[in-house]
Amino acid sequence: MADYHRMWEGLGMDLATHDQLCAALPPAFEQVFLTQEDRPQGMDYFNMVIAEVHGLRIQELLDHKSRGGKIIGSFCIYVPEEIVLALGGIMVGLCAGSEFWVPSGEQVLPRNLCPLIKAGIGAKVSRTCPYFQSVDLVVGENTCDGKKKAWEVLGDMAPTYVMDLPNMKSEIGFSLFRKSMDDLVTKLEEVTGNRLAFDRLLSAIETVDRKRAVLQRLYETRKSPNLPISGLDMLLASQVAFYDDADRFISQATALSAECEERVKAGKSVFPAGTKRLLVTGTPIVVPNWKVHKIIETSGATVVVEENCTGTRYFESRVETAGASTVEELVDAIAHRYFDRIHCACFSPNEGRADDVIRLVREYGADGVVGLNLSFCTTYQVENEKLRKRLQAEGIPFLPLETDYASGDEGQLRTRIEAFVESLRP
Ligand code: BJ8
Repeated sequence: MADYHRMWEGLGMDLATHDQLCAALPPAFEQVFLTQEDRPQGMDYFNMVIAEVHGLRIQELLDHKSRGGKIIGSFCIYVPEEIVLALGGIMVGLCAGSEFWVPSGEQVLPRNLCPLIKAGIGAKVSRTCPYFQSVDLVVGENTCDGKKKAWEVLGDMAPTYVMDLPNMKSEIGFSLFRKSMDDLVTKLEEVTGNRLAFDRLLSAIETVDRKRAVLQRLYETRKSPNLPISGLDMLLASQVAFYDDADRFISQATALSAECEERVKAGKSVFPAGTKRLLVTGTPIVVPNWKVHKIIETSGATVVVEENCTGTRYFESRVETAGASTVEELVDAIAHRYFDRIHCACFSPNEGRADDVIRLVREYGADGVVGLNLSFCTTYQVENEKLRKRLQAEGIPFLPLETDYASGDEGQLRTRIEAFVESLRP
């Protein structure tokens, strides 16, 4: 990475602490990713994005701001990126997956809270995340208790807006969600200084749909008995989708898909025949949290699909724009896509998620399911019991795991995962 210290200084960052973070990431990345064999060549691009994650991409965001564009940060896939894009903004995911930021988060939040929230807020407290330092607005949402209260704390440090989301997938729930979309549009119009226009919104919907479609295309290759790409590499590509320029991501992921399809045709696999295939479901897995995928893929198994918000929940469904002729109708279509098709445990009941997990097990030929939840995420942990019963009724083996970003439990996790893999039928 080139020297970006002047840029970071201009963002008001704590340079000394940020240097420590920059020093820790490359060896961690190398140990997790570059030790894998026979990776697709198309992964070179994604390696580069991670190497430049606090450099080149930030420079691009600042260039966008210098042209009058705005940067909007988000922590949840219920925040509609199509609308941000249509208003001339760029949306970036601010969810943080590093233990590095947790102690700073604990300065202002309780320790017994989900690490994703502590790390996200800690990134701001410590002034060591250039994305957080660049955003013009953070759009939070009242999904789980931890997040909805954390926005009150964050509001004293950064411009923050909270989307009011319902708890139930009912008619009333949809009305509230739809109204929240309108309120968000008003807020984003105020921040960007632009009005939502039909053509721009339609074009933004098409761009984001193309991004989702290419992720779907990549995932399709993992349905093959011979796996062209590891779960770790696919996880990395999905994580990059939340930061990267949309058009460039689409082009690079398209090239990677074509390469993976060729590998499928040629019968090439990055894992030996007979490797156990696992579906991972649960809370989001955000950069640079690669811990459990790494353990699984060095324990005689591989991850073939992720049913979570950095996996299928993010890309599986499209916005249905057919017949829409007004901005209102396009916003309706967006609202339906998000409300009807994303099954988050913050909703009750949430049977759609178990339906998806069972369907995906069949589609991807998974031998078992790992329920991977972050510590103190109450909604997903409680939902595990319903999920366990549904999977048991289908004869699908299930391993619930709870962990955080620290490395202290890696040995214990490996023991449990190895025992689970061993127990799966040949
Ligand atoms: S749509 S999963 S991205 S809320 S922060 S709920 S892990 S305790 S992130 Fe999420 Fe939107 Fe739902 Fe997806 Fe649990 Fe932690 Fe809360 Fe979390």
